[in-house]
Amino acid sequence: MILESKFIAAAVISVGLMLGGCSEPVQDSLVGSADFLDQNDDGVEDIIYEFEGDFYYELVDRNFDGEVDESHKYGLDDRIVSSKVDSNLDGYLETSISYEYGSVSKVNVDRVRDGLVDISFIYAEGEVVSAEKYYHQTEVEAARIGKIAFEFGYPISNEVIGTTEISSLEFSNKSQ
Ligand SMILES: [Ca+2]
Ligand SMILES: [Ca+2]
Ligand SMILES: [Ca+2]
Repeated sequence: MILESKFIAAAVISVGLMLGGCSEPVQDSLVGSADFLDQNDDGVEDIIYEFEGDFYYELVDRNFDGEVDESHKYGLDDRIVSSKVDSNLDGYLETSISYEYGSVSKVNVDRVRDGLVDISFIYAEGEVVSAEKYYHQTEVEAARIGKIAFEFGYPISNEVIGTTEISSLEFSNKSQ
């Protein structure tokens, strides 16, 4: 239970940090000095912009190891659409963030790195209000679903609501 809360707190904090880091309008960074794109001054770009149709992507190498840790998708009106983030810097972008009108609306996390969402945080007016978590079937236990409620961004309850017939794929699809 303690570990659960820590994980959730970490996810929420990392999302908060990430938002702080990417909320600047892109024009500022593009017209700014090149130093902004090479934040640690090692001569290697750590923020890259890629344009694709009606969108552009801001790719960020947060820890300067040459691997992208954050990918933020923007409309050409500079409004953020979605993000993929490697919160724990293990090389896998496990956190997907959706936005509505510039505020976070949903955060989906693939903790077990199987390409499926296993925890989904729902936001209202930019603040996390609830989460659903999928507990995979193990040798001794059937698959279960947990529900977490939040108040002021902190988890206030975490209940596992028993055995579920829903597969991890179904859970993931319904979380999208
Ligand atoms: Ca650099
Ligand atoms: Ca990196
Ligand atoms: Ca990761």
